[in-house]
Amino acid sequence: MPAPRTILLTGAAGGLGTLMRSLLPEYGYTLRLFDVRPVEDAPDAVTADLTDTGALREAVRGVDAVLHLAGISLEAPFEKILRSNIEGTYNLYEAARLEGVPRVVFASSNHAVGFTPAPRPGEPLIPVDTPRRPDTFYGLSKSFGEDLAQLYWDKHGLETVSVRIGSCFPEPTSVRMLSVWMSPADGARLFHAALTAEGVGHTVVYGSSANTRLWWDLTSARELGYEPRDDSEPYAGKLIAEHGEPDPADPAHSHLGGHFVNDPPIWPY
Ligand code: NAI
Ligand code: 15L
Repeated sequence: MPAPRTILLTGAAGGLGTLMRSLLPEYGYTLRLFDVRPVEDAPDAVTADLTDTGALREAVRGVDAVLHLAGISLEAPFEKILRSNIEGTYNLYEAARLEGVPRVVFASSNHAVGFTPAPRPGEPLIPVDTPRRPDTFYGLSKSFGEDLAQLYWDKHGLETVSVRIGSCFPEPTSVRMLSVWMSPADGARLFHAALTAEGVGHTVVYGSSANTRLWWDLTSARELGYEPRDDSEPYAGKLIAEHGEPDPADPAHSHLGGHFVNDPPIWPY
């Protein structure tokens, strides 16, 4: 596909949205912004909910692709997840289909497969086609989003790269994140690859840096042209000194989803 130039960035006021607002323009993108919260220093951003189908339709009109980050990003009661993440993602895809937008990059999550046991050192990495095992209603909504993306490809020819993001924050802050961290710069590299690779149909990839302690297989991400440059390992000494060696019996280390399997962080709004 020709390199997309104008991107609708949903979730632009959030943590990852804010990082991508500063990093993606370096790749030549013009960003149109969308969030239910106002986006700082962006008077042209669309402030609307994903349930507002009219606003969504207008927001996607004429863009080359959508980077869909908006939604509840932690665990929440099912009714809230249903509205923002399940119906909201459906509304986004319908708007994209009706306006002829050819590609979506969907922020899926490791929590779509969070109940998968984490590999011990020396065991094979978790492949992208491992059965989905959501660890929360949140993870279930990401699993739904991946299936929705497959349906819109099979039925309507709308392409998606579903990126099962690990933890994308400026630095890893826990021992688990040594395995699942994606540096913001690698995040921008991966989203750029997902926005521009040819013939992706619906492709699922894991989103992380080339971590020494990586838990999952980055082959499908590399096949898009993604070349991660970062590794969490330089942070290992400090994090292990602070928090101790990973205990394989601790849910934080025994399952891909970490504490989401037993004590998930709750969406505060
Ligand atoms: P965040 O919570 O900081 O940002 C999410 C944004 O979506 C917020 O600005 C919020 O206002 C907006 N939003 C929520 N519900 C909405 C609705 N109904 N209508 C319009 N906007 C709505 O989350 P973060 O960390 O920036 O994550 C972005 C996306 O990436 C989320 O979909 C999250 O599930 C996914 N993700 C993020 C990871 C990370 O490490 N940051 C890891 C895995 C997935
Ligand atoms: C996610 O899906 C969350 O949105 C993010 O806030 C982190 O908790 C991340 O997963 C993680 O697994 O660390």
